[in-house]
Amino acid sequence: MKILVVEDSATLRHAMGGYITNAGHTPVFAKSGEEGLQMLENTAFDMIIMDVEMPGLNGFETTRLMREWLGDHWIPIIFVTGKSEEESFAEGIEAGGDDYLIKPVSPVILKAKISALGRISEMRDQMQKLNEELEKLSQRDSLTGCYNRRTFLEQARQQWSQASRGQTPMALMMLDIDHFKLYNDHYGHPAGDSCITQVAKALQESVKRPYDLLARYGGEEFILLLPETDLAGARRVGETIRQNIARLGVRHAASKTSNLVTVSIGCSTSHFTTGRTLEDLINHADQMLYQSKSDGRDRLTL
Ligand code: GH3
Ligand code: MG
Ligand code: MG
Ligand code: MG
Ligand code: MG
Repeated sequence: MKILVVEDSATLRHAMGGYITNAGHTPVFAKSGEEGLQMLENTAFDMIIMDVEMPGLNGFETTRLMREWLGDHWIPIIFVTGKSEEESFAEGIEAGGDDYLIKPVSPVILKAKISALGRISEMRDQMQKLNEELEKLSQRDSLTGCYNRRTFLEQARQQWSQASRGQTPMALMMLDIDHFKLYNDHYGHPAGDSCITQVAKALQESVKRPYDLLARYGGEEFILLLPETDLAGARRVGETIRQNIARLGVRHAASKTSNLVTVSIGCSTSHFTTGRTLEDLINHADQMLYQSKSDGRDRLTL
């Protein structure tokens, strides 16, 4: 571990440095609280050992400022002080310290405290990583890797308010695989899953801009939000999608529409009349999808 030692006494810096090196870690020194703060802003440390009594900022004040600067990023801070009063101990913990050692410091105890706090720090890092992974996983549908409905709605709402502020056009598509119940009945559920995955991939490949938002909305239903896209643009994307799905060439012998897997698409475009909501856009696209279905499927209605 790289350990920052904030200590105004040269003798103690030297002694601490020796203890830390012998314990298998790397000490870096700051001669004052001010210098310690500056170093923290420029270097990543795993732990801080902080003297309490120093000219200028004392150890408690320095710790408060460091915690403020670090925010959610936790680094263990151990105080080393000549003050043995209980109040001082309490103030140190209150200021954001994690442990408190009284001078003269025993190298054996220092080493043990460093490894105990190092262990907690490592566990915390692991938890944070897991949390980030979980957060990412919870945004996506596990079968296709597309965003799920919840994430779609969250992000679409943001896009919607951005677009309505700028009065830029926006298109929304609902897509549904044709005669998919018959596909499952004919090929089995696992093949159905694989079909959904292939369709999702074709959809992902049909939209290239980073702000286009694709999600699995339900079983065999997808939703696509296309910011800054007008009617003509939406028509082009819709046609690309139909082509890319036809190009997959997934057989659907039981379909009443084609001998390949096809999708029906409903599309709605918005020019932001007052009072119109994202839900209105979705409902309208859904009606257009219904229209595509009743007109014979494998088509785009907008
Ligand atoms: P339409 O052309 O009118 O859309 O007909 P359809 O048969 O596709 O429509 P319907 O909504 O009646 O059927 C959808 C089917 O999709 C029913 C359901 O069993 C199946 N399904 C939904 N989710 C999944 C899934 O995750 N995997 C598989 N294999 N099938 C699914
Ligand atoms: Mg001092
Ligand atoms: Mg459906
Ligand atoms: Mg249906
Ligand atoms: Mg369907």
